Amino acid sequence: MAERIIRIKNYIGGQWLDSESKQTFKSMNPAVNTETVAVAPQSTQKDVDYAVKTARKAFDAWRLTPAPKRGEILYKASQLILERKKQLGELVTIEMGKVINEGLGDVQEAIDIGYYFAGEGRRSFGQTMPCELKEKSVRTIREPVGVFGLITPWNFPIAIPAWKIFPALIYGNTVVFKPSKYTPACAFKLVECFADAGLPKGVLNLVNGFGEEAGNHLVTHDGIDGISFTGSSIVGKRIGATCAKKLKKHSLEMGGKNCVIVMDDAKLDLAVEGALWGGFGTTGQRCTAVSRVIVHKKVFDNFKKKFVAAAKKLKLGNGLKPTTEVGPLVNLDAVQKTHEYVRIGRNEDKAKMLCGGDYYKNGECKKGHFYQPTIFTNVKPNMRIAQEEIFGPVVALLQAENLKDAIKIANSTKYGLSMSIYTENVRAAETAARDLQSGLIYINSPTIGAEIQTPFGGLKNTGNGHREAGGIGGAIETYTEMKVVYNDFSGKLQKAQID
Ligand code: UN1
Repeated sequence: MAERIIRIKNYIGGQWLDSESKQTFKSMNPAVNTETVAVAPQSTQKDVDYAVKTARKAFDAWRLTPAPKRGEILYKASQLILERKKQLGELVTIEMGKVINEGLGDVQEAIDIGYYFAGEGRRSFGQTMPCELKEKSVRTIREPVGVFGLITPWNFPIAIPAWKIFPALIYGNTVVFKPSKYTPACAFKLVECFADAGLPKGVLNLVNGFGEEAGNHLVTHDGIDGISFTGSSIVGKRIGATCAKKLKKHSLEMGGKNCVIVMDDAKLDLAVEGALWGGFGTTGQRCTAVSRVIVHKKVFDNFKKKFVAAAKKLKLGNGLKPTTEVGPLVNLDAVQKTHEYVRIGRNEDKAKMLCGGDYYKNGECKKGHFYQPTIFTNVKPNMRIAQEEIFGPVVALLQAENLKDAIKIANSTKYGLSMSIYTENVRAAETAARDLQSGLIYINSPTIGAEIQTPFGGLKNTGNGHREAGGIGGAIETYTEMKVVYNDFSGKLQKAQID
């Protein structure tokens, strides 16, 4: 439990500041909703203006700092995150509810990304290619974009900011970071690690507040060259439209309606375990969470029985307790949204509910935002509970005739982030990998748990074509501009395509 309220400041130009308006807002513990975790500055447009100006001022010196040197500072920041892993992990649990092992995992993901991108300081490779003219060379180099606005969600309050901050900084951008209003303390403690690592003033600036005011101003600001956003599709589309009008680079990471396919030859207990972890881990609040399980008709009943029995056994409670398996949802809105989808599933879709379906108020849970793990069967692909992102502990079971049918059902939503197949048949696995319309494909494991050295992102309405994290085609594409440098050392005019 939080023993005292964390007093948060903005971080601008190396100084810890209140909002110029002096207004504040609170973050609350979702497991004990009477408990305030932190009080944070509610920033205004003026605060954002100041942060952007400061980041612009810091840009030239930072972009000209050798990348290996930038890497040393980011390596130090990663080490500090590692040293503080336990406190940070507990804070994740206290501020957004996920169970402590996952809170620690959230921090570990930030450490992984930190070390990976610190190493980019000595890579960030360009290419050399042959030149068609004699005594002339050509190569590509990576240059920073400029000042980046980073807007992040509450569900991975350490990892996702780290996914954006480390790559933005290593490639020489400066940053204005606007975290979710639900997890300001996590953002504050993360930024402290960068400040304590000796990051030059103004390179990373933290502005707390609300999307409507601070976030929106950041997106529309002419002093911002790029935006990276993770969050809902509704907000992401608006951000995309605004950025497109201003021809501002923007990376959008949004919703999912991820699925697990279970084939008739699958190891059924393994598939049950995977669907359980993917569906109810993080209380279903991952953009990669399993919300549909598409099961071959031959094993449907058997899978259903095992899956429901396992879901009923899950232990709900405060995530700080090591025995807890499912923590609370982030806030009352999330509980109400989940409950509304359960109503839609029962009354409008007319699916059959097999377990859960209500708030969970037993014992210590009565003060928190808990919801019972819920499973629907008789779900048809076009039902709303099979189409719309719920972001809560609700899983829909759908029946498939064969592999082709399963893939068709899997692809029948507007999203395409993460999909998985359980099968022992290598041909089925490869066919699924080829035909599933999804940025991430898992074979014999659930849809969650992407590793940071790989590009992360989705197809269709999940994103706008960008990828986060490492690997070819990952964050380097978002946070750099490509430059081609020709060098003619012949001493005479040579004409390409003519000489
Ligand atoms: C998210 O839910 O927004 O693959 C990110 C995963 C995690 C990241 C999830 N590594 O589930």
